[in-house]
Amino acid sequence: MPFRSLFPLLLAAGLAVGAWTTSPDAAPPDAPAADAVVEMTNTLAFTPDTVRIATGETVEWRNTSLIAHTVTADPEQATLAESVHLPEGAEPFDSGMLDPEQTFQHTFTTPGTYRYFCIPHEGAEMRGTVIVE
Ligand SMILES: [Cu+2]
Repeated sequence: MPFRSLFPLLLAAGLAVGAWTTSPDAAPPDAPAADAVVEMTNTLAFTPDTVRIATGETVEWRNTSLIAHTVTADPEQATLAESVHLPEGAEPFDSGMLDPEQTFQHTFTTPGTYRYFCIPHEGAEMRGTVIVE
């Protein structure tokens, strides 16, 4: 078979391998840089489970696992009272379902201690804390 007829095949194979090996950049290009990053893991944990930031700073959660998670600080969506704590005057927030490689950012404008959880893994105590100083 002459090389000329092989070339489109080789090109296609090269593109396929390129697409397969290039991992997508999880954060949208227009997302502001986060002040703290928390990973959501296959062991049903937020890592680190506690982050400290200053008022007005942003936390980014990255689902680095193979399963969907949420970042939920809304008492109305919790079954257990200990899953959520919001400082006085802070608005509840919820990421919705985050598939593998998806990210979520939240900017904290009210100081205090926030406890949040993951809706599908509330029973496994998948919880985290953000301390806004
Ligand atoms: Cu989870």
